[in-house]
Amino acid sequence: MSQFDTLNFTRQDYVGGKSTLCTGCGHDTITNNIINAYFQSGVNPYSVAKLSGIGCSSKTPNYFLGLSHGFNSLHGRMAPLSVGVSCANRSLNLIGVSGDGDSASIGLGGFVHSLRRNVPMVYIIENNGVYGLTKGQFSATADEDATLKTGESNPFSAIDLCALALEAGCGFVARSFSGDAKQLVPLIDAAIRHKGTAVIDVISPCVTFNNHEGSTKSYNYVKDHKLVLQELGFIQPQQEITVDYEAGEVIEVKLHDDSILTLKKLENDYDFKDPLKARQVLFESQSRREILTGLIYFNEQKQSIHNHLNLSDKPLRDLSEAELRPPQEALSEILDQFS
Ligand SMILES: Cc1ncc(C[n+]2csc(CCOP(=O)(O)OP(=O)(O)O)c2C)c(N)n1
Ligand code: SF4
Ligand SMILES: [Mg+2]
Repeated sequence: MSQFDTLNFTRQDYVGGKSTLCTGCGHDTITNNIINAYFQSGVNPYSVAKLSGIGCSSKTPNYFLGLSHGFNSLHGRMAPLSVGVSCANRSLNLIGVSGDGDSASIGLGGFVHSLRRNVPMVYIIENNGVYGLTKGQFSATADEDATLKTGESNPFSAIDLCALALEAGCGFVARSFSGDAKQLVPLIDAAIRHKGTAVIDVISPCVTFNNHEGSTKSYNYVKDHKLVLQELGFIQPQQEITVDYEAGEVIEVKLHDDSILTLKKLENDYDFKDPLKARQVLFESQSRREILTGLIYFNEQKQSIHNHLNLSDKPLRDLSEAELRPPQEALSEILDQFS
C-alpha cells in the first residue's frame, strides 16, 4: 500500500486531541494548517510518525494526526531522535515539531547535524522567540534589542534558522507565518513529498505575553489582587491572527501586544534553486528587519542519509536475522584482509 493511498480517510482522521495551549496561540493555528496539509496530501496517517522535544510547540503533535505514531522526547532531542527513527524504519513519514528554544538553543547541535545527514522529514519550528512553556524567557531566535513584557532587553544577536539550515546544506528551506494558511499549507504539502529534511521556520506568536495594563485579568492585576491558594495564572483569550497577502508584498502584522511583525512574501519569479540568491535574500531581509516568507531554497539533487548509508529499501527493523547476517563470501573477504 502506498503512503499516499487515501483509503477514503476523512479530515477527522487527521485531527488529534484537544489543545491545552493558550487560546489564540500561533502554535494552534499551525496545528490546523498541518491537519489540512496532511489531509489534502492524502498521506496515510498510519504511515506517519510525529516527533518532538519539550515545549508548548512540542506538545502540539498530540493535537493532530491522532492515528499516527508519536514520540515526545527530551528538550532539544527531537533532531537526533529523528536520525534513529528514520534509519530504523525508512517507510515512515516523519514530521518533527520543535520550538525555537528546542532547536536553536539547547538542541542547536542536533538540529545542524540532522540537516547535514539530510534525514527525510518535515521539520517545523514554531518560532515565537521565547521559551513559552517556561514562561517567556528569550530564546536564541529573539531579535537583538527586543524586549520582554518585563522591559528586559535582549543584548544578543538572533540566530536565523533558515540561514543556518542553508549553511548546514539543507535542501528545502522555507519560512512562513502561522496565520498564513494560503502559504503555509502548500509549503507543508511540498515538504511532505521532499526526499530529505524540509525545514519550515514558522513565526508563531506567543499570546501569553499580551496581558496589557488596564485589564482586570492580566498577570499583574491578578498578582496584585490575589489571595494565594496555589500557583495559578489567567491567560487572556485572544483572537487568532491570520494574514492574506500577495507574492512580493510587504505587510505589517499587528500582534496582540501592539508590536509589529513585518512580513515580506517572496516574488513568484524568485529562483529558489539558487543557493547564493537564497543567502542574499535572507541577509537583505534580516538587515531590513523583515521576515521573508516562502520557499527560500530547494535542491532536489541532494542525497538523503538513506542513500549515503546505502540502506536497503526494506526498513532495517523488518529485516530477518538471515537477511541481516553477512553471507559467507563477505565474511571470508573480511577475514582475508587479516591473513
Ligand atoms: C534539559 C532541559 N532543560 C530545560 C528544560 C526546561 N524547558 C522546558 S521547555 C523549555 C523551552 C521551550 O521553548 P521552545 O522550544 O521555544 O518552545 P515554546 O514553549 O516556546 O513553544 C525549557 C527551557 C527541560 N525540560 N529540559
Ligand atoms: S505560553 Fe505562549 S507558546 Fe505556550 S501555549 Fe501559551 S501562548 Fe502558546
Ligand atoms: Mg519558543
